[in-house]
Amino acid sequence: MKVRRYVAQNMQEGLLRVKEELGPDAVIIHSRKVRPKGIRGFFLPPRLEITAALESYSGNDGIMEKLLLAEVEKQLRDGISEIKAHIDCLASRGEFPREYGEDESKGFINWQKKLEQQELFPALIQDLLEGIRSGFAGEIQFSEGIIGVLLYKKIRRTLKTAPEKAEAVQVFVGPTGVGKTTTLAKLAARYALYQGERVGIITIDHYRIGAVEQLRTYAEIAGLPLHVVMSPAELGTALSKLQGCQRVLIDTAGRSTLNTIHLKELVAYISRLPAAEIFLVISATTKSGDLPLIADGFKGLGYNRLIFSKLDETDSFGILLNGIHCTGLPATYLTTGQNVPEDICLADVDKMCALILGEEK
Ligand SMILES: Nc1nc2c(ncn2[C@@H]2O[C@H](COP(=O)(O)OP(=O)(O)OP(=O)(O)O)[C@@H](O)[C@H]2O)c(=O)[nH]1
Ligand SMILES: [Mg+2]
Repeated sequence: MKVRRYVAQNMQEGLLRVKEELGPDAVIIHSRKVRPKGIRGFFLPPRLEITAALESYSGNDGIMEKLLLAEVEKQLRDGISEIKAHIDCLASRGEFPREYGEDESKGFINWQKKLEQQELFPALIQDLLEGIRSGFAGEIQFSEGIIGVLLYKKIRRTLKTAPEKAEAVQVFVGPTGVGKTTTLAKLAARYALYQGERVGIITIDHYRIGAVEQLRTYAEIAGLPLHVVMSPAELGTALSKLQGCQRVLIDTAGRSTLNTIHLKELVAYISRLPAAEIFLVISATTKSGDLPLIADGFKGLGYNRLIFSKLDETDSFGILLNGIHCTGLPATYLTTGQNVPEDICLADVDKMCALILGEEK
């Protein structure tokens, strides 16, 4: 029996060569996709390896079996060393391409659509994809999977997170209804219950009906002192009453960025504070177009960290990158539901990246 191996672009070409060389009686005993050797091989479309056999005489079944077995063994060995080389190469590059051989422009168009669905700023999408295209032009063939890996690396570098500052005073500012009070309650409970800290709460939101009651309920459940402050001058008094606390959390009234009078009132309070960690709370459901308005509108309050809330209420997460890009500030927390204190976690770059790329829900 003659056994031959052929490497072809596709099955049609392979069959033609088998028939040409071994004749019409040849049979295909195995076929598999293989990649050209070397690093470039991982980025080129796979080729087809075909093993064909021609039974030229009615020989001994045992011999045929041995030949076939030897061939299969060889293929397995080749396959294993190829996979090993592949893994070594990917590990050394810190990457893992997921798919191969897709048309390049189709890959870029698909990613553009996916990032648009995530409501990433169009200029950011352009920057990311153009950066990838020009950064590796001519070096590799861009499959959708490869573009995904490169996007992951780029977005990961752009996203910024930072733990809490060491400041004892934390303030929560942002538009109406984004979850400032709920987030404050989650953190207050966690500091007190999980970290054993002495925590005090101040609210300067006496504008909205029910706002104080909402916070008082949380404070009472966690057994924490609450002070309601009616004017900037009273803020100092409240802070001195909470001097024994390791952390003081301050809730503010939700404000529209278009109402400059309301924003100035808030500045009057915040300018009275000692060094503080000021969180701008941004709901993940915010329209991308409104984000620059919010980032700009609250600038006067000197916010220095971001919290993205309500991640559970959307399936587009471009706002995470948009927000960090447009404020230049790191994210510290993500909130994911209404449960106090459970639905909050530290902002994590990998998780955020996976959300933006649609790999995690
Ligand atoms: N789904 C979801 N709902 C949330 C989250 N955080 C807060 N909420 C809900 O959003 C609503 C408004 O939350 P608040 O904490 O009162 O928001 P606020 O920013 O303090 O609102 P104002 O003080 O009126 O500006 C409440 O029903 C909360 O339970 C979250 O992460 N996910
Ligand atoms: Mg509130």
